Parts: sequence; C-alpha cells; structure tokens
Amino acid sequence: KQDDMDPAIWEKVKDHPCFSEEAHHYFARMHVAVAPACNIQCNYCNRKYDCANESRPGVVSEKLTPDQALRKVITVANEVPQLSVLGIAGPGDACYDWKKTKATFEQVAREIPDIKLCISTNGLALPDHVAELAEMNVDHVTITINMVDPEVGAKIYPWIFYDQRRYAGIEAARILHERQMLGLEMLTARGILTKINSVMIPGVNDEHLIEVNEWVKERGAFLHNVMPLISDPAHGTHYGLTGQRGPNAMELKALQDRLEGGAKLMRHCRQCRADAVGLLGEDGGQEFTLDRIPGEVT
Ligand code: CLF
Ligand code: SF4
Repeated sequence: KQDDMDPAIWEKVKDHPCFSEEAHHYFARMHVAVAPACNIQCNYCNRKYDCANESRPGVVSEKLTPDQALRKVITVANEVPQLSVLGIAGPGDACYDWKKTKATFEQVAREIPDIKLCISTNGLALPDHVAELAEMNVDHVTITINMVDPEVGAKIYPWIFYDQRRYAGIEAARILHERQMLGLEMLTARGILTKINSVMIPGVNDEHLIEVNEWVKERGAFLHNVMPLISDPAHGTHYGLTGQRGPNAMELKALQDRLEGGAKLMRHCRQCRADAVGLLGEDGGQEFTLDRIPGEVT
C-alpha cells in the first residue's frame, strides 16, 4: 500500500500490475516472446512450450523477432490504454537470449519512452547483464529461485550450460545458486526492484522455500511469488512423466501463510503466457497475432 511504502519505490510500482497488488486492477502488461533459447533444464519444463518459470506450462507462444515485437507493442499500445509494462518472459531465458531481449527493449524504448521494461530470468546469465539492464532503465527483474541448497537443486535441475560447457548434478545446482544470489545482490545494489518466483514442488522444495524466503529477504528482494507446480503427463516434462504432483490450493496457501513476516509475498500472480496481453487474468493477446497486426512500414 502507498501509505507504508518509500515514495521512491511507490513511484516504481504504482503502475506495475505484478509488483503492486492494487495496480493490477487498473494497469496491463504485455509479453513479447522474443527469447526462445535457454541455458538450463528444469524438471518441470518441456522446451516445446513456454518457460514454466514465469508461465503456465503447456502453452506455446508465437515467437517474434525484435522488429516484429516492436510492431506488436506499438499496435497494442494504441489499443490497450491501460498498458504500462512490457515484459520479456521467455519462451526461454531472456538473459541468455540476450541479443534479442536487448534489441527489443532498445527499439521499444525509442518509440514508447514511458513504457516500463520488465524481465524474467532463471538467473544463470543475469550477472553478465545487470549493468546493461540498469543502462536501459529496467526497473523490474524477476528471478526464479527454487532452492538455496544445491542438494535440493540437483532434484530440480538435471543440467545447466555455463561458460561453454555443460554441468550436471550438485555442481550444476551450486553454480546456478551462486549466480542467482550474485545477480540478486547486484540488482539490489543498483536499486532495481526484484521479484523472486519459486515453483512449489511438494516433497522436493516445499519446506525448503522457507529458507529460500529468508535468503532472498536478506539480499533485498522486493517480493516473493510462490507458484504451484503444474504437472500434467501430457506436457511431457520430467515431473509430468514421473508422476510428481503439484500442490493443491490449500497446501499452497498454507505455505504462503507460513511465509508471512518474511520477504513480502505476491499472491495475485496468474501464471501468464509468454505472449500475454492485457490485465492480469485476461490471457488475451490472440487478437494481436502477427497476421493481424499492421506490416512493416516501407
Ligand atoms: Fe510479465 Fe513477469 Fe514482468 Fe509481470 S508477469 S515479466 S513480472 S510483467 Fe506477473 Fe504474470 Fe505472475 Fe509473472 S502475473 S506470471 S508475476
Ligand atoms: Fe524451461 Fe524456463 Fe527452466 Fe529454461 S528456465 S528449462 S525455459 S522452465
């Protein structure tokens, strides 16, 4: 709420539908799916679909080039007056697929200077790009952090690709963990607001998320968003195939209640698509597919 918030922070969140519970009634976000490549494997992900760190699993978004993304953002900005935020949330990792993310942000900022830029990442490549994010005035970054203990991490991530090679097991999880913490600390040091997404996986990291909440709070995270694992055998993920279940609504709420008093919780996440357009909860955007937006001006 505005009353108990630092005015400088309020300025940054008052029209961001994910970072402010109040704002989500009035302001809209849109995603452009420009970043298909990813540098890690999560057991809840099937690469045929959108990044499940930020999105509902099992959804396929229309991939765009930065030029196509710009056209789409201009079209939507003209038709959706509540639009305040442009987010890049996959369909892979926006920091790993950096060239396309950066080109998109730069082109959009040139045409629509007052739109807020937002990015979601698994964090592995994040430390390499914090300086550029700050230069581009990106004020909102989401990192998906599912563990702070590599032993837990090894049950969630079979491998990562880092520094030109593949790592597996506990070593992979330890590197990912160190890069996530470093990225978070670097963002906090620059005053960039961070939201931590955690996927709640019963029996794997559900109890552990209490420790995750403490670690990210200590490192300045602005919000912690605990999302339920959505596991469906039809999605062909590792967890889907092994029968790992997601939490039910009561289990999710019970964990969120236990986290009260730690890092502030986000409870209004709608697990958007990587090409979502509109107010949260409206998945919309299908009216803005490429074939329906105006072509390049020649
Ligand atoms: Fe998009 Fe994510 Fe930015 Fe929001 S979504 S990149 S922070 S603008 Fe929002 Fe959607 Fe939940 Fe994400 S409701 S999935 S938290
Ligand atoms: Fe899939 Fe996202 Fe995990 Fe990459 S970071 S494996 S796209 S869920």
